[in-house]
Amino acid sequence: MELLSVGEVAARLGVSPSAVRVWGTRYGLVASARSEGGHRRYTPEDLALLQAVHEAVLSGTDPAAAAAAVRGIETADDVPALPRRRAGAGGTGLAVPGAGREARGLARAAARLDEMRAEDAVLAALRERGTLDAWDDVVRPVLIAAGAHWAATGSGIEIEHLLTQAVTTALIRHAAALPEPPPERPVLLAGGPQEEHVLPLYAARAALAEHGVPSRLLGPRTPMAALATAARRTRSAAVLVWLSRPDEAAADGLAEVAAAHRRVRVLVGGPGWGDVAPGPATAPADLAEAVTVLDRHWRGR
Ligand code: B12
Repeated sequence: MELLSVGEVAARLGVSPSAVRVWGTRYGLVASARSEGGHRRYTPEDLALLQAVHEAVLSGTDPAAAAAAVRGIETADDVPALPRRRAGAGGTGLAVPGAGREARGLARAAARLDEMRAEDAVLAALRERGTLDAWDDVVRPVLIAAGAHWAATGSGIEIEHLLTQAVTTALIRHAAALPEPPPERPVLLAGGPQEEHVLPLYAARAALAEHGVPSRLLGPRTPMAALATAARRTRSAAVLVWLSRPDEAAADGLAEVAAAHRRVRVLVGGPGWGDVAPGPATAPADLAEAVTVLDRHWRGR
């Protein structure tokens, strides 16, 4: 087993040796082995814990909370330990500090690239809690952790892809098992013209189905003219356009969508729209608000 000195751990993490020592004394993440000469040495497990805390800190989490969460994950009786990360091998762990048992289970399955287990974890959360809670408390923390992991390390894109697949399929299965809402004036859900991110729209569709509100998902990269045509053809009560990143073509096309027919309402969602909703649109802050507003528009209130 490779045993590392504090300097070697610091070099692998890209932090100073004093940071490693401080994490040790302050948060109990100490070296658990000794060299023959009696000096403290870090085992691969110690390094994996420190790495998880370091990533959590990079993604903006308080170090004390991150350390507690990581140590909790490792020691909880009811959950198997996090997959061990190999130092220098582009670690595959996905720390979700502060998250509950279900989110940690989902993160663990995704990090192991266990698609079926990840899908089952999402589906179970959807059935037990309903879409709004499952999205906010289970799915979203893991998506955010996956994005933060990629932004901090440049690795783990395969985890993001597998997670996307598992979440999408679970949301489809959940929505398909619900009673089919009436077909009239469906809400349209579309990603902007350049947009690949559409998971929040799958979540919206499942949550609307729970409310008995019909919707149609037009998916990623929807041209705004096509969205306007769909709104006119279906006499849609409302449309929701998702943007993760700013896109002028989407903003420019909103007026055409709003003019599709007399009663259509336009909503925008996602960080790409900035702080102010453009032109004719309104911007719900989260999934729950979006579903409330869309439900109201569909019922003509
Ligand atoms: C899954 C994912 C992907 C998947 C998308 C698959 C799919 N079918 O959707 C794939 C792998 C394809 C992908 C691709 C890319 N991605 Co990506 N991706 C993500 C990830 C991990 C989750 C996206 C998501 O669903 N977010 C939804 C929730 C989780 O976001 P949220 O911030 O909590 O949401 C807030 C609000 O939007 C709102 N909200 C939440 N849910 C809902 C629902 C509704 C209806 C409403 C109204 C509001 C609402 O509440 C929250 C806070 O108030 C994010 C990480 C992240 N933090 O979002 C990166 C992220 C969005 N991706 C990013 C990037 C850079 C890319 C790529 C450009 C990478 C590349 N170089 O190719 C490409 C984009 C290509 C393109 N043309 O669009 C960046 C965007 C940074 C930026 N702003 O520019 C992020 C933030 C990762 C990061 N940390 O840097 N990605």
